[in-house]
Amino acid sequence: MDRHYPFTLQPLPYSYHELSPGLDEVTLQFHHDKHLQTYVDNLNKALEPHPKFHAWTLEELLVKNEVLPEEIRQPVKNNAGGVYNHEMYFQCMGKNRESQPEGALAAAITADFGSFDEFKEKFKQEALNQFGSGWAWLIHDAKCGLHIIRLPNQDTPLPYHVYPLLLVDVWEHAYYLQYQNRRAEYLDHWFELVDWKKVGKKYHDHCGV
Ligand code: MN3
Repeated sequence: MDRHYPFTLQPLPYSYHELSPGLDEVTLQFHHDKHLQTYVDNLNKALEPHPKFHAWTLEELLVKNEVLPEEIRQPVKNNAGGVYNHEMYFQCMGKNRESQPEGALAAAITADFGSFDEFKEKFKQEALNQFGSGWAWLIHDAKCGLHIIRLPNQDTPLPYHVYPLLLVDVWEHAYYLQYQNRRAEYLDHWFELVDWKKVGKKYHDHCGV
């Protein structure tokens, strides 16, 4: 992850129809090709007049955001967050869907939430309780304990020095074309698209278990 300015649109790790029927082709294509592209373009636009920051990675732009000149601080936070969040969101879904957490991650989920089903229910509630636009996240702390949080807009948990494992987009643009206002139904279908092998690998890589 040492990409830096000018940022480019990362292709999806699957084709547009492969998440159907959970996420249909039109919803996925608009989300990736239009919404994510706009965050990429606006991030580059904000950074363009500031060559001093052209070598900064997405993570640096988010974690050290307060170092940036005031006039680009908010646009960089919004748009670097938009790129970071969407790339992880698209990466966390995929071909190994309908999988379940295994190994260390499964054990941590059981330890911290009681069971996988209780985890899913809590995660869904957080996502439903996000008023307006934002994201629900599964993160781990420095001691590898798991937590579910929600954040508004395109905010990321990176400045709090926690490690994101999984996230779901509850901006209406993520689901409105297919599900209209039915956020709960979108969340139920999204759960079936999660690639738990990828999520589990991140936990394993960070926590060394
Ligand atoms: Mn989105």
